[in-house]
Amino acid sequence: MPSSVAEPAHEAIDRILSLEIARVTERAAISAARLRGRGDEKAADQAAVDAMRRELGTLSIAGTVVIGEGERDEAPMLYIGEQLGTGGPKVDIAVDPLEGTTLCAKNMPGAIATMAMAQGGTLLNAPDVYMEKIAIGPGYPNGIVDLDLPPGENIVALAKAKGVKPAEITALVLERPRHAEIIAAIRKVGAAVRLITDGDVAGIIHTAQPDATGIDIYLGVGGAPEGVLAAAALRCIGGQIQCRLVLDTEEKRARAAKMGVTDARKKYALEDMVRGDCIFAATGVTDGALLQGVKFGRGIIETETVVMRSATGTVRWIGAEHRQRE
Ligand code: VTB
Repeated sequence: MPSSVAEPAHEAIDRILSLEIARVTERAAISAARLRGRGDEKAADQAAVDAMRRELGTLSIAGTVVIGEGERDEAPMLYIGEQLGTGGPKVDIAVDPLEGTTLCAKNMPGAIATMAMAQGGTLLNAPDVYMEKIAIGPGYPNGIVDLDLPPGENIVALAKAKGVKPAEITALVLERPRHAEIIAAIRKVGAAVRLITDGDVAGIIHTAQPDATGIDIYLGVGGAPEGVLAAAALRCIGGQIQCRLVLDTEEKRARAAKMGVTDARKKYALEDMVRGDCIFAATGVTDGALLQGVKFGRGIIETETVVMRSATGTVRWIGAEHRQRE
């Protein structure tokens, strides 16, 4: 290809990385899956973290963890700010090595290993605090729902835009006491609530395919790291998300300020959380609606991974057989 029409370097890089990223989440998922159903959330999470960090260390990138296992003083590995890779293009890395540690420990559906990568300086650096979130799939006018409107109004607006009655809308919500009011408000306008015990990254991704998943909207308060990862996925497959960090103490505001958050009440749109192209990957740990879990066979381990790339909107479902040679 003559150099005048060569694709820009960052595009070539993310094309190549979109296979590498699958290897990273596959490894994390396999390691966590060995500890499925053992009732030990910490051990399963640690196994996923170790594997993910090891694999990330082999990539030809100059990576910085911007969404990780915690801040430097509390997380020895994959802490926010940790540099990873053997050198190369500057990339931001967002990881949740085991999203749904409880699901994995209890061997319940929906645990995944997930991460996203983007050009350096383009992902929101967020502390591990709560985040208010609202998300819908693609195909709606921008701003049709809004984090600052009451849940009932959002449901009615969404139903109108979809051309259905509110009764035909289903909202996904994490089952938590803090969501009692949101749940009541959704039901009050006649819509259905689907409750999940954990796993709002997959939950938000489900809003992008309402016909297949039956989920039209995600509402509620979950983890900030999961919010940024979900935003990366929606950047690839379309949809809208708005979030706000819950910085309800001086200590949390100080932690966020250290990461560059100057406005503690800022409402983040998708483009504020993921400010350029990104790639996103997730591998199933336990079977779930999004992905099959890891299967351990005789000498072969099977994984299912989804890789998304925002530059093209391509979504790849990668079924892999890992042969055990040792
Ligand atoms: C969510 C969900 C995660 O934590 O972010 C949630 O996506 C945060 O809320 O899977 P809680 O502190 O109430 O659990 C998880 O459930 C677990 O990391």
